[in-house]
Amino acid sequence: MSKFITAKFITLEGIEGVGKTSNRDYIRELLEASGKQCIVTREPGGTPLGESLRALLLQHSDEQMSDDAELLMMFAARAEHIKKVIQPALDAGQYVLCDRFTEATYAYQGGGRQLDVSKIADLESWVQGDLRPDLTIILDAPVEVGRERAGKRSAPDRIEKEKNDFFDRVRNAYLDLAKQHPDRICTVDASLTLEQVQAQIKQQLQDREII
Ligand code: Z5A
Repeated sequence: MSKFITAKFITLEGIEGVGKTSNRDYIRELLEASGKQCIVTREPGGTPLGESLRALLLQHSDEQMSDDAELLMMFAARAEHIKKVIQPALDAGQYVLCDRFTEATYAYQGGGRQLDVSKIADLESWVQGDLRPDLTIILDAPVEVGRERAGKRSAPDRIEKEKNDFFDRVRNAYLDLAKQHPDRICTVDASLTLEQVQAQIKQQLQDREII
């Protein structure tokens, strides 16, 4: 019974190129080495419907998507993801490690698009009920650093083609969230080497007695 109570929901956040994908497997390995069963998933995505919505959200199109449609599609994908993947895994005692979640909505649609944050809070309550990540790790680095790393890897998608001031607002929104919720959101300096970033992540997991 106790394992059902202790399964934790951990999310990774940050602007593009800061190393979320690079650090996902590292965290999974730490969790598994400490005896936890863990699933790894992502947003938008994580279910067949969510992945279809992800493709629509990220693909370039001649028709400009409205900011409200973008927000609602993020939460439509999230509703499906919580119902079909996240909550069942937590109920079965599995840790859930998710590449982005609602903090990304506050950062991108709230900070970047400058949508009314109360709309996001209303959707968060409706779609998630009381579900919040137990720990959110924000990988923080200057926009230029993240963009340079991401640029070496692939061509920009619909959201990545926004200008630097958009991503400055996204980064600042993430940093504000960490200030507002220090109990469940931490930042690590992602401008350092991968080894140094991983050492900070490990320390955070140890400090919070997750591993
Ligand atoms: N979005 C949204 O708007 N609202 C929402 O609610 C949600 C999402 C959930 C998809 O996200 C988009 O959806 C995203 C936000 C939006 N758009 N943007 N921008 P995504 O997570 O799939 O896409 P992404 O953020 O663009 O991920 P990314 O570019 O793949 O970045 P990453 O995973 O953080 O980085 P990485 O792939 O691990 O690393 C990038 C490169 O840097 C790679 O070559 C690494 O080897 C290298 N790297 C990583 N760490 C280091 C260090 N420490 N030193 C040197 N080099 C490094």
